[in-house]
Amino acid sequence: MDGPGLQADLKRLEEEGQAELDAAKGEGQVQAARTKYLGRKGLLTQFLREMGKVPPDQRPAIGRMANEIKANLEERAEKALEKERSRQKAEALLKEGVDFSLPGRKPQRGSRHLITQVTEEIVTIFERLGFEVSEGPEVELDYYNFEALNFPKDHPARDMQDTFYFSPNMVLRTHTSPVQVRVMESRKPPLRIIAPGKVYRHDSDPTHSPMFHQVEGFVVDREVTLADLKGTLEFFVHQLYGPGVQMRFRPSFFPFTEPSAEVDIQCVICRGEGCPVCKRSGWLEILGSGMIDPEVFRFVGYDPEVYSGYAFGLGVERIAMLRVGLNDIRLFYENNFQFLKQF
Ligand code: 2U9
Repeated sequence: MDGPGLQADLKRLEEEGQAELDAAKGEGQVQAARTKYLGRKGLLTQFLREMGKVPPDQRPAIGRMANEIKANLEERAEKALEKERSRQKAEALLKEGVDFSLPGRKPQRGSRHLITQVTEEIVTIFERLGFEVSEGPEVELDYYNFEALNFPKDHPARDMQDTFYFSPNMVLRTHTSPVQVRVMESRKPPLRIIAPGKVYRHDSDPTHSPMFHQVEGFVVDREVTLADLKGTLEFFVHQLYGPGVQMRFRPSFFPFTEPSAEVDIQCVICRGEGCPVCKRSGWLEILGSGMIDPEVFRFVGYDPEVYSGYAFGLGVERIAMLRVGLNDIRLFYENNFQFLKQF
């Protein structure tokens, strides 16, 4: 037989095979059609077996075509079987009472907690200034939480009414400053550290929670000045609230910094006009800061004649509450999905 005739035969075989596989109903019919064309005595198998009778010059082209058709039919048979199996499965599930016409259940999409979002935003600003993140234990020795930070023995913060004690020398940390003390103990300056984390104080009202989050930072090097502190915090405030927002330093006192200053920004609600949120002052307190007290350096074995440094701290909940206009801190911890999903 000649080439064009053989090709026409093959094409017909393919078309008939495809049509039969497409029309086959049930696994039995699909298998039967498969065997008819691809089985040991199948039509295509026989054709391939008789390739010897094809004139040698046409053998490669015809052989290639026959093999392609074989692969096509095999793929079609496999698909038909797969379709049949999933139909059987669906039929079985339907018998069990599974209703495929019901709309699917959309998984609820989660998001990071507002406190996490604000913490990350603050940390990122300082990371861009070259600060590195450090973390430490929440159950802390009195030594790291108070002693090395120059708290006198009779300081009110040490009172059992204000601090959660495990034992006389073990507390739930009341700030993240012990993280920085631990870093200073184990490393030498220059240091630029940011310490985010949970802290605990015996306090509970609409704006205070027994557990809350702080971000503290500090820098120790030779010749660090109050100007460095002010410039850094100004950069931070402008990153967080926009370049137009004014800020001011107000003298304050902390046992671990000298001098100390609290940082106010123009009220973000009334832009400084005076409103109930800023108690008509036009200013909001958002940070505490100061130059690290030489006494703290002595505790960790740094020479205060050689090194100086600044430190600052803020409460994340306060920043987040001002941002979204919230007056009750407890909403952050109630796991009320309606509240949380707004952010
Ligand atoms: C070392 C030395 C000094 C961290 C600082 C503050 C000022 C501060 C408060 C803000 C609101 C705590 O959450 S809050 O109540 N923090 O005012 N924190 S300076 O000073 C340090 C830290 C570590 C070794």
